[in-house]
Amino acid sequence: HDVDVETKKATFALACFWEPDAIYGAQKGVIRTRVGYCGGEKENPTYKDLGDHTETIDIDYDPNEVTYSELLDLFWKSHDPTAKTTVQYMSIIFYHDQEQKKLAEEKLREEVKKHSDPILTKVLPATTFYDAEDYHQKYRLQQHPSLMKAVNLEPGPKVKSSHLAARLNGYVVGKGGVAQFDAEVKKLGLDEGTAKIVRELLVKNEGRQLVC
Ligand code: MHO
Repeated sequence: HDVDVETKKATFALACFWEPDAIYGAQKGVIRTRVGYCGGEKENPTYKDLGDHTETIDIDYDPNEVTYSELLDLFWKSHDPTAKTTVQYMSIIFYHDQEQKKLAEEKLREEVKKHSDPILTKVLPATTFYDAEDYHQKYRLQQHPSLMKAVNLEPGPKVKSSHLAARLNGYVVGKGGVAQFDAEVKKLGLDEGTAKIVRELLVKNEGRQLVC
């Protein structure tokens, strides 16, 4: 289930992390996703006690398949950066190097021009990322235990490093599109029956935005 290509990291906070986990999981070029807590000082935060941290998604992507700039575009179009919220659900771009910082700040300036309300998004250096509890990882996929079983994915820590889990977590809630799904069914190693189940969920849920 894991894919061995050289990846780069992108780390974003955009409200409840379940939805971005699905959105980025189905993005072309995304290899792995994990959700967790970032940006605060508290050590070893948990969902029940996350202190000053924010729900965050950490992405491993193949820079030959998708650019950081495209991942940023997806960030901006996937949430409302003007929404007043608590620290848990803040809008943050955590950059990993100066190039990411520069691109993030450029896009931020463009967004400011597009909105009449103030943009509350912060651009911050990536700090320690604490993985969220296993039940939060690929949350949408984990609502389909029989599908997990069909592809030999057991609930547990391995769900975080599985490329297949990242992709399916997006497809089951209608992300990524049928064309992309059909084009990679073989590569993902899905048998026909499983592919059919996933494709039906994808079609049924396309365009739907789930609330947390
Ligand atoms: N209302 C949701 C929020 C989930 S979230 C990952 C819950 O706690 O069940 O913030």
